[in-house]
Amino acid sequence: MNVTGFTPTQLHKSASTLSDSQESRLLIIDDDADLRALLLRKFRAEGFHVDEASSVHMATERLYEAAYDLIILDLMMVPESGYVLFDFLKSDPKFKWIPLIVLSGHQDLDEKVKCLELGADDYVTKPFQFRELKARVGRMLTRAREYEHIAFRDALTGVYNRRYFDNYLAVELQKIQRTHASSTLVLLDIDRFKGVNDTYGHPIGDLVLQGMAHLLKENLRQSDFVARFGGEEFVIMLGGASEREAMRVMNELLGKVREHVMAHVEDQQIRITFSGGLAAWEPGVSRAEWISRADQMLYAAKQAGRNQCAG
Ligand code: GH3
Ligand code: MG
Ligand code: MG
Ligand code: MG
Repeated sequence: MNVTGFTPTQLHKSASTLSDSQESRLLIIDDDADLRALLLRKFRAEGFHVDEASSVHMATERLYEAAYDLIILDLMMVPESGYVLFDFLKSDPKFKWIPLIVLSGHQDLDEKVKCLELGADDYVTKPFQFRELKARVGRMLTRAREYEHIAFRDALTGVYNRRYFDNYLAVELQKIQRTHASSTLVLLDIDRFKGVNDTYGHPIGDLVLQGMAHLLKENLRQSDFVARFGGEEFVIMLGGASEREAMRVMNELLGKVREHVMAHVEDQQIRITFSGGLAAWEPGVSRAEWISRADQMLYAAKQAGRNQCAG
C-alpha cells in the first residue's frame, strides 16, 4: 500500500480492506542486532512483511530494492547516525511519503523536536512496549491507506483514477521494457452515454458508470489493471496478454456489459454498450504513443459502428 514509490504491485494489493499487517512491508533500521531480531520476530508474528537493515548504507540499498509502507529508524547507529537518512528520505519523492517512526534511546526533548521537525511522523523512546509500538504502526498504516485512497481512487466508481494510472503506466512500461513481457492497453468508452444523461438524468448516468466499473472489476483478473481515464472512459491494462488474447477478453466483457441491466427507470431497463481500442506493447513505444495507439483504435471502433473493439 505504498503511496510513496508508486510501486504498482504494492498499491495494487492494497485495493480495499486489508488489515494493518496484511501485505504491509516494514523496514527496521537499527544497529542493535538483538533489538532487530526481536522486532522482526514480533512483527512477523503479527503478519507483517519485515526487512531489516543494520546501517544507513544497508537501509538505502533496501529502499531501492523494495517498496516499504513504513520505516522504523534507530537514531543512534554507527558509523553513521540515523539522522543521515532524514535528508535521503525526505528529498526523494519516492521515499518522502513513507511513514517514519524514530526509535531512540534519547529521552531528550530537543532531540524529539528536532526529529519531528525533520520529518519523523512519530518518536518512540527505548525502552518501549511492543504493544504500543505496534499500535502506533497500525494507526500510521491506516492513515496512509486513507490518504492513498483519496489521492488515487476515483470517488464515483472506486477504481483507480487518472493520476494513479499515469504513475502506474510509467512504472509498468519500465518493467515491460526490461522483460519484454506482452501487455495490452485498452481504452474503453461507453457508447452514446450523453444520451443516457439526457434521457434519464445525470444521477442515472452516474449509476451506469458505477455499474460499468463494477462489471470491469468483476470480470477481469486480479492482476489486470482498471482506472477511470476520464468522463465515461476507462483504461485497462491486461498484463501478460497479447492483443489476440486481450481481444477475446474484451469481447467476452462486451457481451456481459450488453446483457447487464445497469439501472431501472420505472419499467425500463437501461443497458449500454461500449467501444474499445486495443494496443499491444511494442518495443520502443513511449507512454504517450502507446495511449495514442489505443485511442486511434477506439476511434476506429466508434467509426465502425460502436459496440465493438478494434485493435
Ligand atoms: P460516443 O458513443 O461517441 O462516445 O458518444 P457519447 O455520448 O458517449 O460521448 P460524448 O463524449 O459526447 O459524451 C460523454 C458524456 O459523458 C458527456 C458527459 O456529460 C458525460 N459524463 C462525463 N462524466 C460524467 C459523470 O461523472 N457522470 C455523468 N452522469 N455523466 C458524465
Ligand atoms: Mg543504535
Ligand atoms: Mg468519451
Ligand atoms: Mg462515449
